[in-house]
Amino acid sequence: MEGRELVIVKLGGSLITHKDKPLSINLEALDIVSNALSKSDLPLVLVHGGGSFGHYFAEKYGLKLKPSRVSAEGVAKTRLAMLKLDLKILNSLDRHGMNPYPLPPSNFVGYSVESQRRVFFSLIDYGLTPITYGDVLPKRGGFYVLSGDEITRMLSETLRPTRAVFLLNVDGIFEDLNQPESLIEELKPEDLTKIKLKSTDMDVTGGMKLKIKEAMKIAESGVDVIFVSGRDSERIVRALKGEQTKGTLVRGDRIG
Ligand code: IP8
Repeated sequence: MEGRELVIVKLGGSLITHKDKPLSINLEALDIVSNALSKSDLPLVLVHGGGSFGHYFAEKYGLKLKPSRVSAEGVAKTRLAMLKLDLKILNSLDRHGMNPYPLPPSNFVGYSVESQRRVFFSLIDYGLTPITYGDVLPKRGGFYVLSGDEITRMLSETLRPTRAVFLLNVDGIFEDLNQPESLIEELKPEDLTKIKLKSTDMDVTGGMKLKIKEAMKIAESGVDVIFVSGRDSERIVRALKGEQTKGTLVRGDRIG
């Protein structure tokens, strides 16, 4: 399948919100991200996580990655929180001239590869920046949380981007987050067992664990993945271009 010159960027929920304070946006971080993204030479497809918006309600009402019969109130409140967060991000991207176009996952998840490519590429060709997000979706048996990390993997498989970039609130993937010198510059499958994850890295969708799992799958499909701090404008810009910078690279063709 033909690839296109484009970068898929996942904006981590822990980066753009204050994760320990419900419904609290990190405007400073968001501004750095929007400004850096607006400098990209390549078209972007953006995906954002839930942070203290989606995860707060998903946890409160017991929503899971697997479909379950959660309350209608829980579904509605979680979804509304994601839309509120999305609107704040849209405003920031708009202020930086990015012409964002919000696409809820229900507009493309479950569609054929061809339809998904048509939806995203027609927006990009029009000069818009498609942006989607982790969400709550119906499935036989109830509702489930679809993580932005899974969406990033799905879109990497269908759109075949030049690279996928995960913006984090830390410098990359560490063997041990408490040891700053243990940053992994290039992550290979054999390194996975070395990574110590803290339980505080977890959220409804699995936090860092799911992120790494999906990144390995993206790399297996042949696309380079870069984990980089979303707090540093220069690193974001370099990662978007595929230039070497502080962070963690998972090489797209090494695996499989
Ligand atoms: O933060 C979760 O997306 P993630 C979205 O990318 C909800 O895992 C609804 C909590």
